[in-house]
Amino acid sequence: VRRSRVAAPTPPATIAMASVEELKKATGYKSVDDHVTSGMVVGLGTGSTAYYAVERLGQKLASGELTDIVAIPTSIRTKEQAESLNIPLVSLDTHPVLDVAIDGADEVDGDLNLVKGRGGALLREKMVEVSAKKFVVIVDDTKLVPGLGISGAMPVEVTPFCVDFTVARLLELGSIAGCTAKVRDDGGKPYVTDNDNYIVDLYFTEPIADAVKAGEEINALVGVVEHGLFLGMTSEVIVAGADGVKVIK
Ligand code: ABF
Repeated sequence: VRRSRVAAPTPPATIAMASVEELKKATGYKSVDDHVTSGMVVGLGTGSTAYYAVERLGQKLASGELTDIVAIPTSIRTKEQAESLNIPLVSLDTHPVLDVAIDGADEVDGDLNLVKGRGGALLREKMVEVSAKKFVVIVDDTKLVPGLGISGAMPVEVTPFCVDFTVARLLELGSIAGCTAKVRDDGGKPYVTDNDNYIVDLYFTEPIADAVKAGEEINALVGVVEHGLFLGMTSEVIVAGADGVKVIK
C-alpha cells in the first residue's frame, strides 16, 4: 500500500505546464473557429498563444474547411510558421485592410487596452492590427490586470542610433515619470527586432496613470519608432482560465 501511495502522484510542475499550454491552445483555436471564414484577409500574431491560432488556421486550410484565405504575419517567426503550414501570405502593401487580426498580449486591462511587445514584435503587430476591421486578443487569465504597466515591462521600439540619448529623453517625460528604463539585452548585446531596431523596456511601480498621454508623449520623441501600448484597438478578448474559456467585449 505504501509503495503505491508513493508512486501515484504526477509531478505538479508537469501538470501546471500542460495546463497553461492547454489554455493557450483553447484560446488560439477558438479565435480561428469563431472569427475566420473563407475569403478573409487574416492578421497572424506572434507569441506562444498566437502560435495556436496559426496552427488552427493551417489545419483548416489543409482540410479544406477554409479556402481563399490570405494572411499577413506580424513577425519573421510567425511568417516561418505560416509558410511551414502552407498558409498563403501577403503584405499590407497589397492588402491594407484586414478582415480580422488575432494576437496575444502581455497585459489586458478592464477597458481592453493592452501592453504588447515583450516578445519583441510590437511594431509589425501594431501596423497589422490597427489595419484590421476586427482585432481579437487571445490570452490566459494571468494577463488580466487592473492597470497597464504593472506586471512587467512596457516595451518601446527605438532606433539604435544613440540609444542612450533616447532613453534619457524617455525618462524626462512627465506622463511616465518615475519609471525605469533598460535597453533589452540579448546575450550581452542589445536585442535587435525584425526591423533592425532596439527595444527599451520601461518598468513601472504603479499602473500608468494616463496611458493615452503616455503613448502620445513617447511617440512624439524623435528616436522612438513605436510603443507597446495598444489603446482602443481591441474588438474582443478570448480569455482561458481554470474555469473555462470566456469572451470579453
Ligand atoms: C506578442 O506576443 C506580443 O505582443 C506579446 O508580447 C506576446 C504575448 O506572448 P505570449 O502569448 O507568448 O504570452 O503578441
